[in-house]
Amino acid sequence: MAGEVAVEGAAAATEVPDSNQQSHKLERKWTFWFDNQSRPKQGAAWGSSLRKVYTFDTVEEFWCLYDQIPKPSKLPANADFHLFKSGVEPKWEDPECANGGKWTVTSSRKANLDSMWLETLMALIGEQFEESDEICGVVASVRQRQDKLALWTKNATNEAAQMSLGRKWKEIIDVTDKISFSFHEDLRREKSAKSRYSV
Ligand code: MGP
Repeated sequence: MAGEVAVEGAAAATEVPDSNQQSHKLERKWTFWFDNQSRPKQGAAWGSSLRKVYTFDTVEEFWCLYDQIPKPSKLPANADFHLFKSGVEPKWEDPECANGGKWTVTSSRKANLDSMWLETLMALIGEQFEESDEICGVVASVRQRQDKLALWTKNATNEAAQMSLGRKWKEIIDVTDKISFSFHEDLRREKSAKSRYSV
């Protein structure tokens, strides 16, 4: 699939700097993931096209990857691009995500999607969120209806932590409209489940 080849090829071709030579170490390791659902195989289970792209833990590796990997605006419809903490899979089924949820922000302009994506990536790897332990990662979803970003968090029932994360994220991506938080557990039961919090 074109998008998948582009993303995986870019990462494979990337000459990522040796992390020992230029050691601006990040607080933790992060992994880019990609899911190209633009041409789903009939009967394929959700997640069967989800792929790990690259794991990194230095500032230099991040910029190198960021430059090589397509921006969300260049991805085909129905693709998802993720940056998650290393060891956490971007799935409801992952133990770190299972009791979590997500703040979602929609974007009607591609340029806006790209800039919010970059601001969020930098905030995550730069540990700008006070409740950084509460975070699983971020997903950019390209959709026919409306593109969106979702910040996945761990303990959906911890309302105070979610509200604080939601407020901080809006500041980071410079959004003033209301954003909503949904529990994965609700979405698992019903695709159009009501959101639980908004900020
Ligand atoms: P989505 O892509 O997160 O929502 O989930 P969106 O973008 O509103 O919907 P879309 O139809 O426009 O893509 C869409 C569907 O994918 C869900 O209703 C689930 O059936 C499935 N799905 C999504 N996620 C994130 C998961 C997951 O983590 N695990 C499983 N098993 N299914 C998932």
